[in-house]
Amino acid sequence: MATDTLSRPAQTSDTQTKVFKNFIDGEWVESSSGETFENRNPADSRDLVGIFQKSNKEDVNAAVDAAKRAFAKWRLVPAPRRAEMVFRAAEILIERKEDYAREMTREMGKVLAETRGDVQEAIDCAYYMAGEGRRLFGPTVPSELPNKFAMAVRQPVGICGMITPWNFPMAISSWKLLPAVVCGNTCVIKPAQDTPLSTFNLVRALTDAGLPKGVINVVSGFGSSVGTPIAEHADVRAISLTGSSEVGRIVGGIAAKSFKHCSLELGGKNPMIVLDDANLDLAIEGGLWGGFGTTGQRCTATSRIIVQKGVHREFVGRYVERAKKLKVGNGLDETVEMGPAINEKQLETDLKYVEIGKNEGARMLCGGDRLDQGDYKYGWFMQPTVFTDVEPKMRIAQEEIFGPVVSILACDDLEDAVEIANGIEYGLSSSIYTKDVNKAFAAMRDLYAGITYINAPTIGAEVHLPFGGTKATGNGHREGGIGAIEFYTEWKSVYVDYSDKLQKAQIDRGE
Ligand code: UN1
Repeated sequence: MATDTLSRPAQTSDTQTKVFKNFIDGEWVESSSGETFENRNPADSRDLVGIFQKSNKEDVNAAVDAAKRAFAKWRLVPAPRRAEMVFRAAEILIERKEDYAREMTREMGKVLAETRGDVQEAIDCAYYMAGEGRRLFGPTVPSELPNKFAMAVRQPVGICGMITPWNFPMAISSWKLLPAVVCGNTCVIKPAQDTPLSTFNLVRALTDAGLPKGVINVVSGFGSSVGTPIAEHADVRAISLTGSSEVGRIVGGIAAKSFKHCSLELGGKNPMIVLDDANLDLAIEGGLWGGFGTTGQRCTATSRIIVQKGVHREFVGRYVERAKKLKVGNGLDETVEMGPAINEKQLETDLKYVEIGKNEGARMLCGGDRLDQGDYKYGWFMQPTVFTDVEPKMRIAQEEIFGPVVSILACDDLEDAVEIANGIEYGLSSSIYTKDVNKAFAAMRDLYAGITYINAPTIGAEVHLPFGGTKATGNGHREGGIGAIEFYTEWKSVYVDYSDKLQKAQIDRGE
């Protein structure tokens, strides 16, 4: 079934529609369902990016079987050798960065500068994880007993299932796949149905870098018919999901029943605090980037700005003026600053929250409308939207929208700001703008979130530090850096007794 020519990534200049197959056991195979789905450009529905397999449980089973066979050998490949393949993949991604970024803009909609950043994040992750292949540290400790050696080694978990989101289609796939394979696991991944191509591109780079067949298997399709069977499969030992808290609750429940390791990275309603002493120019630019970058579709997006009363009026006025001028359009145009919503359903959600905000008494200072004139009519565009007079308990200040809708709230002082910031069900990212080092450190201590930025918006995490959050944002795991290594390995404590006699721990005291 290997029909590689059919499954090569589409070139942007090609007019012919590409059919992408599942990647199982190193072969490109059709789904046993015989069904497919279309991947269209959210900025221009006339642009068909590709046709993908609408897979089912049978395909998942085949992928897990392949991963199981591959695991028997892969776990025995020395970690530095495994890591070298990931290093080579980074070099391949550098060569293909521009092509992959363009394809990502076509399938996801975010602007080219950002899709280049998304590919770059996969490259950064690959370099970091390649280095981990020579570490994977564990403790060696003195034993309580004489002539006895004690240490803990990391072992791979086994077959890992991954369910990835559409907003960072290559970066977040890399956060999961790269540490997993360096640690000696094998994988079955379901890319988001809106953006499967970028995951295929990442896996293609890894395959071209020499990753053996079956180590990574890609099954495209929808949550219920692919994601659920992956999470339920008895041979899958770990499951990693980035998605909504709603889906996280389902996947977490399934994983708990069979005691799978489970890493959930879910929603956010990320606050940016602006104190009276802040550099306002910086805070305004930061708030625009954090709020409207990626069309507000980052888990870490700056969706709430909490401004101290002394600068509130000036901040709001200048912020809104800038928001009104943001250029919205097709992300392939280098002058565009904000792309479309990912799909019709997301756009409907964004517009629904505009109505909710108006109805609960917030004041909309700009935006609020769908853009559907001229070329806009082919995409899922809306205006950057800003609400002020937002009260902390309003739904637009509490619920994740995942669109270009920013709520501005007022606060009296740092204490009040922190209370508002923490008064939500999520705890992913947070930020504060101030020149006062004492206030900055107090905020670093008191903001109850997985990430805090000082004098930067709530977005911009780097791959070598832990990524994730508190409360409904997840279940305590972290991606990125050492957090990922923790998730994709299990500890094995090893005791070597070379005394040649029975030594009873806690009873013989080596006296
Ligand atoms: C996300 O928020 O959905 O921290 C991922 C950032 C990016 C990753 C964001 N490096 O902004």
